[in-house]
Amino acid sequence: MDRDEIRKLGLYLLDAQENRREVPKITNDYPDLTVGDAYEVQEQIVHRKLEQGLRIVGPKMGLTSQAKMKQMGVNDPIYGYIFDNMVESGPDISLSRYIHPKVEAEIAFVLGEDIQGPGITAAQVLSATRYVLPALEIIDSRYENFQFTLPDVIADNASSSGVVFGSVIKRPDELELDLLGVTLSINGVIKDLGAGAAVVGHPAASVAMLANMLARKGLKLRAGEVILTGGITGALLLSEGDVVTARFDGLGSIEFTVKA
Ligand code: OOG
Ligand code: MG
Repeated sequence: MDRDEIRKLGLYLLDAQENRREVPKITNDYPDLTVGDAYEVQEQIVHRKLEQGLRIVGPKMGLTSQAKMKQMGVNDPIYGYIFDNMVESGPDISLSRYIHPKVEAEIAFVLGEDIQGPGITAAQVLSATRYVLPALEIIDSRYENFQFTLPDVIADNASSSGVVFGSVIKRPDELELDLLGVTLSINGVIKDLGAGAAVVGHPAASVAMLANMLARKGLKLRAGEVILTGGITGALLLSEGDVVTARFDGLGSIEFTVKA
């Protein structure tokens, strides 16, 4: 696919995001779009946002749990980027910032040293990790009905849109991250639950996978970035008035209210 088409698709998705408007998925018109092309469209979007003065908080993994893969009908992990203007500080979030947002519970990592793939293991990630913290990611596909194929969602920066971080941080050796239980509730009713192991066996394995995927592009994970490892639970659609609460064993809880 040529540069002009890549640029055009990047602008199409950026425009959808900026105008909070759902749009037909790009594989309708480009059925042969490859995963490689899709990451190039994503790079266009990232590049534009950096040009606009936004800063990268960190990369994220997506579609790393069976719950998420089944829900979205896409079976391969992907990555995207979270920007500083996506960080919600609570206690409310406003639907006006989104198209059709969903929430999912995740474990986030902050590294104390850079990690450069290939060949990175979960054990190497754990020894390079400064701390972990809980997060609620707010995903908001730019595509109609939140439906897409693998290349579509990659091009769309993995539906990245918002995130609420918890305030408890722990060193990874203070927790058993694979056994760490999480419940996700709306208005006091548990809607989904899971454990860290839902994420490719161990959340640190997701970070290792990310390091190895980035290495194909000559990129590395950097100390200080906040890295999302992917939804443990399925994602829940948000409606006005919802009080969303996630409880993480050993990592406290995160709560926000959905306003118009
Ligand atoms: C794609 C983003 C997936 C996760 O944690 O699995 C993701 C989507 O489901 O829209 O962020
Ligand atoms: Mg996510």
